[in-house]
Amino acid sequence: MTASIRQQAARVLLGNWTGHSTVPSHSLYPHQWSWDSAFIAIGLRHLSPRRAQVELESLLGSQWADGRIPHISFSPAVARDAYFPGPDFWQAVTQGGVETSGIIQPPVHALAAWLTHLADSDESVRRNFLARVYPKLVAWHAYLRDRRDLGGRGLVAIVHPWESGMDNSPAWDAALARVEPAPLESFTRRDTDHASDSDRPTDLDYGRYVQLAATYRDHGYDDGRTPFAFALEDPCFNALLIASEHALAEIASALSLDPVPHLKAAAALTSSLSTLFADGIFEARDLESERLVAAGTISGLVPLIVPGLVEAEELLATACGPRFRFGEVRMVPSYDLTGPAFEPGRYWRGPSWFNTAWLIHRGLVGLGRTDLAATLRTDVLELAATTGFAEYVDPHTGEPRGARDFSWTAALALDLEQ
Ligand code: 2M8
Repeated sequence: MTASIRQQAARVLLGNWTGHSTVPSHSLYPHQWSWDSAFIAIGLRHLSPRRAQVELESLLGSQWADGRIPHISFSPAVARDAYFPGPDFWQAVTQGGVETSGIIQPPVHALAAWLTHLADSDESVRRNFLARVYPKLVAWHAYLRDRRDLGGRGLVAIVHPWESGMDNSPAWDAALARVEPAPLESFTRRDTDHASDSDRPTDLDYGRYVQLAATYRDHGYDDGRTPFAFALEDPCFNALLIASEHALAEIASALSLDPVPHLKAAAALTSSLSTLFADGIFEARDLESERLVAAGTISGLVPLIVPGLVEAEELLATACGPRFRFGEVRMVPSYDLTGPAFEPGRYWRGPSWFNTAWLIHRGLVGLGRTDLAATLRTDVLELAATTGFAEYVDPHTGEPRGARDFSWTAALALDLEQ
């Protein structure tokens, strides 16, 4: 059983490898995605630590001069209209000539870099891996802290739902409702060619996503100049930045550099994150109203990964209570099971995802809750194998949804199987 999960996951990852990076899915997502690559590297390190490092370094090859890591690095080998919005929509080319999107995704990269280093530290040192990626990761975090603290509270703001990685989360509904959607006839979706309409965001969502991205693009992706209609402080995004600052501290120490600035940054972010805690969970803050959005989503549980989190016990009680029913439903649902917007099959509005399960598993291990961690691990491994490495699953039935042979599902199952 165990050997077979490893073999099947390896088959998926080898099949999705393009020579220097891994596509999330050949059909739905045929390019390189930012946080996918970080999760993929975390699994790939068990097959080939070198390949895992190449994955991350190839992503860092698309980093912008201002430090941002774009959420998509487009492959010139793929048809320009295979994915929407593609390179012709974003119109962004790095100094090195890589076509990219202009928005970002959650910063899991430093954590992934540290974990891939640990997989074979001798080989990693021989490759000078940490020394090469460290300045790039520092620049990435500096971009986030300096350019994206739009609320002035020491928290990073996202300016597009795609930046959260949880595109159609109910937490974005009220803010998105303020956005005039781009007309439907002005663009052609490609996602619904490959996945069922009922598993994906609606056309209205897409019209708004397109409008927000076009406004950012038309202002040169300039964070100081763009009139952002959508700007929120997302708990998951900020929690991952904290985890990655801790990883940067480890990397700095390994390079005989000073880890203290990273530890200080992590401590300051952790204290700011507390301002998002309400009703037993972390909630996003909408910078238009300056209010927390009263929607319980998986993003609000991801801070379990933050070392020394003072709210950890309350958060665990929420995870195990009626809103997320930890241990009773499959993995951890992406949205409050009792919430008014809950839909068991629609993307980030209810289904359970493997990357968030992995993050919560890591948090539980860090908290010493090995009992809960073991339950989650068993569920992840079983679902990964029985769903053909689905993108996400119905939390009540475990039925697969979205893409199959999905890379981060295979990678993270491989990691937990070790
Ligand atoms: C999904 O997002 C993309 C846009 O970035 C899409 O729907 O086309 C999300 O699940 C996101 O978290 C993920 O990184 C991406 C690729 O797997 O797909």
